[in-house]
Amino acid sequence: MATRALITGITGQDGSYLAEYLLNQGYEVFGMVRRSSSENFGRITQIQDQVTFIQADLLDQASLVQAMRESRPDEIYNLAAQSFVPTSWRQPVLTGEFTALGVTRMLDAMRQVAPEARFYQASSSEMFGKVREVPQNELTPFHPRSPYAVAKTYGHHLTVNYRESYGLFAVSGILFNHESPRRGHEFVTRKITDGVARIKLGMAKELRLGNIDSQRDWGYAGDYVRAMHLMLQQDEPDDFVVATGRTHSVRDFLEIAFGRVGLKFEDYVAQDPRFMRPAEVDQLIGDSTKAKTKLGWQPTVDFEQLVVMMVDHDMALLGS
Ligand code: NAP
Ligand code: F7E
Repeated sequence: MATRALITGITGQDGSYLAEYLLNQGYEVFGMVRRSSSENFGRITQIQDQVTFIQADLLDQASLVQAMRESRPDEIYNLAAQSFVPTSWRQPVLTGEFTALGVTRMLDAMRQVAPEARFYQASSSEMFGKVREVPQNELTPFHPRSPYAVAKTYGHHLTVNYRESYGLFAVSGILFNHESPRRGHEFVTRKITDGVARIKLGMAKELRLGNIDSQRDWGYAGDYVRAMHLMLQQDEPDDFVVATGRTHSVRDFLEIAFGRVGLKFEDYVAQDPRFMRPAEVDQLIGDSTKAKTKLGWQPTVDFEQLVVMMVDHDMALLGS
């Protein structure tokens, strides 16, 4: 019988790649989706017919219990969240409800309905925030710098707590930034590659950004969902950092992205205070030695390949 996986956040960037990956591994995939007045399946149209969708919401405990009853999952991937850092200052309470308490609701539904299942929590490098050491590993203390990061830190500790309290197979993947042509347009990488394509194709004249000196450890989402799956195949539940081990500034990203279409970013990029944050995370760089040795995980796409992949995708998308 096929292994059954329940994915929350299946309509998001990671959910779409993970669902494709698990279907290719022969899984039966159940996707949790929240009700909306218009369908939001843009990233999963290609696999829509192979997934069983269950309507539920992280805010509604009864719907989560019912989703687990219906899917009877062997593996649960909790990817749903309010995931955009700036929105977390505008909607701190809602971010806490989705991104923090949503984890409690999921874990408690699992404890009641599917205690034998394996649970993956989407933790984030944003928890390291104002970093205490460089590079960051599984033992680095957290210093979150946004309501989003605080909420993720709660979800992270709760996952560990449910593992220790109830013996659940519950793990956290501390994933550093990962991007793709499916990244939401508000995140800086996609905003840049979309902007580059618009400028090159004569559809825009400039690109307005915030702090271009911040540095991130950027990888490819398609690589990172493999690590999520591997974490649930281990003998013992454990938490892992997933990162490339290299850091680059937004400025580096701009240089390669504009360079790809023969332009100089300095001629088009303007700084706009609207995109500056009340508290910034200046530099992140992850040490994923544990994932490499214990999971046998390696990234396959480097920074330059990632930028080029995203620019080429947006050029083709807008140019067609
Ligand atoms: P994303 O593209 O923003 O997708 C978020 C997903 O969550 C969407 O499917 C969204 O559904 C769903 N969702 C939001 N609120 C919900 C609610 N109340 N009930 C049910 N579903 C809800 O995020 P992503 O980049 O794929 O990231 C996946 C997860 O990893 C998130 O938890 C994120 O915080 C975390 N993470 C991401 C990164 C990264 O670099 N991408 C790094 C570390 C951790 P709708 O389509 O209906 O909005
Ligand atoms: O910002 C700077 C901004 O919004 C990256 C989420 O997936 O990864 C993501 O969080 C950097 C920041 O991602 C603009 O100030 C400059 O320093 O692409 P981002 P993020 O905040 O790092 C982590 C791991 C997650 O867990 C999150 O869910 O870019 N930046 N100018 C800008 N950022 C944006 N969005 N827009 C700008 O105009």
